[in-house]
Amino acid sequence: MAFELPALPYAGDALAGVGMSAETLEFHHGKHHQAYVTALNGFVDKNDALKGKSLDEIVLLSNGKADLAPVFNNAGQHWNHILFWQALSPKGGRIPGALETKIVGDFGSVDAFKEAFKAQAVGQFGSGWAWLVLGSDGKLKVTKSANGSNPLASGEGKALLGLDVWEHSYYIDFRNRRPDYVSNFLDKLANYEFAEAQLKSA
Ligand code: MN3
Repeated sequence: MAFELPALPYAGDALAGVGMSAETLEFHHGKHHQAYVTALNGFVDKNDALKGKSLDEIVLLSNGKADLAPVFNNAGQHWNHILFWQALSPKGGRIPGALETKIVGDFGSVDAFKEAFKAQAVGQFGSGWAWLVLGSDGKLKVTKSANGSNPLASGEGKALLGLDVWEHSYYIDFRNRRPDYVSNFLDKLANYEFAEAQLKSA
């Protein structure tokens, strides 16, 4: 069973009013994410060790193996973007009560969480991701990863939110202003309802 590009959980122009244009989604979902899926399926076709494995299994078995680096990069990016589309919402930015209580308990305040997340997202040199993660100690933390890696591969915990900071994710709408893209995500675009659902299912 080949991996497939998931449909967006909203219309292609649904995020235009909150900082992500239809053009960005058309390229990012329709071209970039599709390319990762196509490449991953090509690798699976040629490698019996990958056939029949779930996406999580392929991420974990290719992690850290030099000869499987192209597999890891594309599987990781497929995993990351599946989460990313769900982490965005046309009605984003509003933090529901249970998650807010948890954020205040673990970071001190919502503002402190946003500052910490922004520091990770802006501080990731080059391409990568910033994450809100539930660690194995039961506490929320913010992390970053390079290129296609993620909290599944690093073992840092369960991802509640992920923000793509590859230039293809913000260059059409924010040009080189990554800090503005990150602030817009935290204040207007982030689907904290999804993050809270991830927290409750952990
Ligand atoms: Mn991307």
